[in-house]
Amino acid sequence: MDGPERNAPSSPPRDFSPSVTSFDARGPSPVSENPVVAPLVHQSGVQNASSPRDLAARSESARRRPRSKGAFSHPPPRAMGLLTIIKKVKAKEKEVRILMVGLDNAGKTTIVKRVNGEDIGTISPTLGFNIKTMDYKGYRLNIWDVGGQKTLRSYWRNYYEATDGMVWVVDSADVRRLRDCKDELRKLLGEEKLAGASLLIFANKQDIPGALTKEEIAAVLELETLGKRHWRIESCSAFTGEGLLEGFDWCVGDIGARIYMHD
Ligand code: G3D
Repeated sequence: MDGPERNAPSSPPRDFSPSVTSFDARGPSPVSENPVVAPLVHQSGVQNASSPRDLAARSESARRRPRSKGAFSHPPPRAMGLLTIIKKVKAKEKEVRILMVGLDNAGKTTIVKRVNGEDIGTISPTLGFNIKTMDYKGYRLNIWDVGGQKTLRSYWRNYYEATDGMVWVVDSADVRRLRDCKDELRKLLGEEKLAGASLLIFANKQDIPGALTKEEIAAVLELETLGKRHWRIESCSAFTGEGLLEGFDWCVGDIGARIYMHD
């Protein structure tokens, strides 16, 4: 697909500080089995947060402590829940985990490369997943770009854990597969682990004549029925760069407001 925009400069849009770390870990192996992935998961703080041994020791010492008379006359100080602990650890690191998903050929890898300032002239299909880490407006984004081929979709669930935001990329010129696109999106939104994640939909490839508008895509995907989910649809082109920052701005802002503002 060689259009004139193909030669558009691939410098990163403003506000992105390119690739602090970049992993290319191809092959559909589950997250927990991949040694390259493990440090990133630890960085997000989730695995350090629960420390079951600490919690057990604390509850044991509380059990042994003699209770003074009237110990129950005042409510005990509110225990710090796991969610609060996770939020605090995340707040320190300001890490945000974003999952790029969508059908194959939608433009996921091109979008990630484009915002990271990489050459978009050489894109090969994502057979497993790529992780890019970049700094954006005070946040460290860990972007997981997962292969969208039919045979790989069953592996998506290996990447849901601790996801803060999903970016669902649609090829706006691929009208034939919109139904498939809608079905896969619905399946994804039914996943419990993704229940709280913000959803950004990129109506990509707007540079192609005849591409559907974001309103038309929103109607096909029935986005109005999403209820409480935080979502937004943005028209964009990975070739021209149009719409990409607006989309990421919303996504990171929405995640930040949910995770970091309510401590
Ligand atoms: P994927 O990661 O979702 O599978 P890719 O998709 O990023 O690999 O992109 C698939 C094809 O779409 C690539 O073309 C890529 O250049 C093209 N593409 C991605 N974004 C755009 C866009 O905004 N406009 C246009 N016109 N094309 C886009 P090839 O030819 O390499 O298969």
